[in-house]
Amino acid sequence: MTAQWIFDLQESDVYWCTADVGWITGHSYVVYGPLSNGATTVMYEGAPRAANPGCFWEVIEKHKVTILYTAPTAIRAFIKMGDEYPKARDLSSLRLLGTVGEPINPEAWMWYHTVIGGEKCPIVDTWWQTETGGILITPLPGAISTKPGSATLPFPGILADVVDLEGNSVQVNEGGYLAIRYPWPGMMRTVFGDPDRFRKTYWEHIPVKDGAYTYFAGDGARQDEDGYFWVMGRIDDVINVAGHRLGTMEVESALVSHPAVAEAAVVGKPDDLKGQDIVAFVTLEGNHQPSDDLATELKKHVVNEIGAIARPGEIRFADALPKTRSGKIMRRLLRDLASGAGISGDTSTLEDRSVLEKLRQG
Ligand code: 7RM
Repeated sequence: MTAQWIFDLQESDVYWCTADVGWITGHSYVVYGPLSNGATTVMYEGAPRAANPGCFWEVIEKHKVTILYTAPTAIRAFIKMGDEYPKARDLSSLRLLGTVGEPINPEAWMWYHTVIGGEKCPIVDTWWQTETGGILITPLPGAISTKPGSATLPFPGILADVVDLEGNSVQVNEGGYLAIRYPWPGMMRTVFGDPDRFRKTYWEHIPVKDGAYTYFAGDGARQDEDGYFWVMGRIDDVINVAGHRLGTMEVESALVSHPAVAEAAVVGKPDDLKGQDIVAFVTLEGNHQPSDDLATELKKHVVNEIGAIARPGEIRFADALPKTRSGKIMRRLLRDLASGAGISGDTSTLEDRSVLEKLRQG
């Protein structure tokens, strides 16, 4: 039902979700969603890499794809590759665009909207998790007005909320923990072989009230005056500078709004004075080179966009950032690097190990 309603699947549509099938997005929206709806669907094996920068746009032109569902990380990679590739193809068959996997930064949203969507396609920004099985917070195209960067409102039947650690709803525009108040179809029922971990991780962060459990998603979020949800990133990634809590998303999106920056990942590093200092790992657009001047300029840019508190203490230029196969930046590895500690933790979900090696060598 989420596939049918959110992608407005019609007989005439050619639907394409570009996710890796090993990611939950592949499971739910390459396989089960479109197939159980009898949709005409594209499955593509391959990835948009520098060696084949136009492959997505070729597929869309060739098969007259009408609905495209992809991730902000892919969109930022396309921006870096250059507009000439999508512009060389006829993308006029597209009528609806979707994103998933992380909050979409305004730069990526605008590019997706204009260069890919030809300014005529609604964008559905869909929030969900492996644990939720399917999309929970999302616009319904044509019914819910969108705001770039917001996944908008819960899918019908979903009771989402932003709460404090006592389980109380926070005020309008106040940050808190993203929570789901009521069960939904498709939700996880345990952690395989470890029911205790299931209980602790998801059900005991927010206290049980009158016998009612609340699901803790692990994301930070706020709800604006229209009730729209703005996801700010994983709670574990939040940076605390002199008592100010900063979501990774806001600082990264400020960096990416600079014309030289293709992608950014920010992490906290222990600091005697401020508790944490911000270290920003930055990849550049094809036509820019790293320099001390550029680093200074980027720090200034963040101050102008957000304020002095968000000023990165350090900018590290990199060729690439460590990511999972689904394109999620592994900030925990960058945290280890930034603090000068060796990489602890598990690296088995890293897509490309050489990226880490290069970062290590500085
Ligand atoms: C579908 C998927 C889940 C985490 C989740 C969020 C982040 C996903 C959005 C998003 C902001 C979105 N499953 N996330 N979608 N954040 N806006 N539209 O990604 O299990 O691999 O990851 O991804 O932090 O908790 S996942």
